[in-house]
Amino acid sequence: MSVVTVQLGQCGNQIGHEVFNAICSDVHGTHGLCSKKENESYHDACKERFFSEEKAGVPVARAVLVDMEPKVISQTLSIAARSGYWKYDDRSHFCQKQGSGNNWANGICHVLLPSLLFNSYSVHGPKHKDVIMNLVQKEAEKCDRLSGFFTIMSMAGGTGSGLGAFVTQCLRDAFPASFILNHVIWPYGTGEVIVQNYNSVLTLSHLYQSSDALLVHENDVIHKICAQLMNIKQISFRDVNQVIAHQLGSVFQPIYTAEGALHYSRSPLGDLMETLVPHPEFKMLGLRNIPQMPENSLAYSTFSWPGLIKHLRQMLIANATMEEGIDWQVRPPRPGSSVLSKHSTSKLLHFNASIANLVILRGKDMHSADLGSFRDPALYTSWLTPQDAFNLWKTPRAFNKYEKSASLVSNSQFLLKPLDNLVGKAWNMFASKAYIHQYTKFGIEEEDFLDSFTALEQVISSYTIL
Ligand SMILES: Nc1nc2c(ncn2[C@@H]2O[C@H](COP(=O)(O)OP(=O)(O)OP(=O)(O)O)[C@@H](O)[C@H]2O)c(=O)[nH]1
Ligand SMILES: [Mg+2]
Repeated sequence: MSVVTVQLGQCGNQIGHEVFNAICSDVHGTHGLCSKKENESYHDACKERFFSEEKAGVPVARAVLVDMEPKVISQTLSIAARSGYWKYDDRSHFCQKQGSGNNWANGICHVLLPSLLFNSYSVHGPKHKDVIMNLVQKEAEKCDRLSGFFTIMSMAGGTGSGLGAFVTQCLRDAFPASFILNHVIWPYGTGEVIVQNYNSVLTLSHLYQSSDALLVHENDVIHKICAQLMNIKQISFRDVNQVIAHQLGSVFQPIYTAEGALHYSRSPLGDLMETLVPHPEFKMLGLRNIPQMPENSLAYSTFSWPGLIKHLRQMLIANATMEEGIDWQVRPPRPGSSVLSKHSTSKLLHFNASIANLVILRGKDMHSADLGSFRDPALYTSWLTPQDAFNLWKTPRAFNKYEKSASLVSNSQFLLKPLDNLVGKAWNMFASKAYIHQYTKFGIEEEDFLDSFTALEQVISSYTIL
């Protein structure tokens, strides 16, 4: 089955481009250290997922590019075409002359129909909506079997976040049977956009209604990985995006979802939702991947599956984002301990409880890996058994030059603290009515803000009592 990627705003377009690059260089750059037959079926499955027909021998990404200003899109199109390995469809993009000025309300107003999402008046009328949805429809029609949509956006800007929330709602209406996974970039804590917390609160609360799941990457976390693991001195968005793309590729490249399966997973998004989202109140997904290091160090490094799995598990329970500096003291609560005693010591307080976890292993001898430690009931909420809450997917095909690579996608409390901080900061600004007029002038009322706060408070409280 195929996935249509929708890239929104500067951030979404720049990351989307790196994702297709990573996928392509994984497929073309290495033979994957596996049998020729294995490699061929991996190649075919990847192609069906992410690329449509070839034009002049070059695969064309199943993607729609949307921004309100032309610069990033035209750069993205031309860099991809110059790679010679893959390209975008020249007609599959939409842009206007001017960005949304980091204003969510402006982003959404570019296409908003009266009373479609809010009772707002559109400055630009519905015509943009039809054009964007026509592009999406065309991409969807190119798929023999459509698994769903993967949207990529930042939540702090204007276009990606405001328009992205709106487009997600339109996708939900137009394709009720398809899956929608939103990839969302969490802004730097010391962000460059003054109203980023407002934009983020509005984005998250709206996506929570229409998306099947939100896969979140925090810019601060990836920045740290670039500095400490990749040894990059002057870190650019490109470096950050390459790390993100590597992590996403490690999840979305073809994989066997069952022991002894004869073919690669047919429904990439469906399998992910079934595994990780057992309840619609819990849709926040985080992603960790090990090992990560500069390419020139790879040749000198060896890894064992027990070592990788031990680290990955501790990263999960201590909510660490890198192997470096994991707190090994954090332990899951002992069976039978009450909620009160669970939280009675400070170390347990930091324990990150999960709804569901998915481990993905790629590479040599992955059959020998023992994942028993992830099946410990103490890691999970009491209303699911580890049998339901934990899944393991694997393939002997190595990923992106890493002989062994382990990823963890987890639906857990990992985002509680950042979310609580973000909502708190936005609320403080809202209480003093700062910048609210920038939103009301585009028809987003105080009432809409209050609804968004309430929705996110609910998410926080659900995850807190896991
Ligand atoms: N990781 C990553 N973050 C980015 C990138 N570009 C922008 N951001 C982040 O995205 C947020 C700003 O959103 P943009 O995507 O630039 O905004 P936009 O969607 O184009 O919206 P407008 O320009 O306001 O129309 C900030 O939090 C930036 O840190 C990128 O290439 N990679
Ligand atoms: Mg922009």
